[in-house]
Amino acid sequence: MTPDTATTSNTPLITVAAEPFEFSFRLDRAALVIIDMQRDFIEPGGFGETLGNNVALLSAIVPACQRMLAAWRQAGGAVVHTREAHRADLSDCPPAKRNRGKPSLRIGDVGPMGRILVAGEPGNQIIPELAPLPGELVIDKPGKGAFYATPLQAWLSEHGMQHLLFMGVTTEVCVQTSMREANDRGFDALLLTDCTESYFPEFKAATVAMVHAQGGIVGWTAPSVAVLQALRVPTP
Ligand code: TIU
Repeated sequence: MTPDTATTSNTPLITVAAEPFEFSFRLDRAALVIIDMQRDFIEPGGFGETLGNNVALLSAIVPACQRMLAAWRQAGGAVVHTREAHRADLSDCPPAKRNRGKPSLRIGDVGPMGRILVAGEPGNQIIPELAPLPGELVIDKPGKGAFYATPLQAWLSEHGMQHLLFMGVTTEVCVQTSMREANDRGFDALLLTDCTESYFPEFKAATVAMVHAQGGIVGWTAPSVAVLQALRVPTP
């Protein structure tokens, strides 16, 4: 079970204008979760491109992510970074994942940025613009969801976290899966719409709509400027 924030925190309630209605959180009970902003998805030569995608679409969100991350750090909020990363022996990459689709290079094969989607390889690193700081949690995840086979849930519970603000890539794959996992585990999740992107713009639009549809069936959505305003950070 996740804690009841109303009784365990004395910090002020911060309220964000969001869909389908306001998203309220307390800073000491909230984490910014940055999904898979790795070279493997954002730069040419990585996993994203081997799947046949135009990776240039994704780099457009980097400035908005940087602004949000800087403001969140300044406010003193917790930050969690994830990387989609497999062990070098691929023992955590089942055939059902490795053999899907028709990539030009499969997970574990050697590409221009090292072995595709393997921990420790150059392509598997988080892009320098969003590099983790010492003390920030970095989760290596073998699946699409950030909770599957990782210590994330235990860490969030241990630190009394209730509210998760999501950004990263790709919207309908690892971000949405992680938000659904979060929702099932009792966390309140907000998707920052200008800080996430897909190789398929129509999939991003559909995901944003389906997250907040049906009264917020998965969670909330808002542009990052709404969070910056709620944090009283000067906005562009
Ligand atoms: N292919 C695709 O859109 N995404 C992934 O494979 N992983 C993540 O979303 N991180």
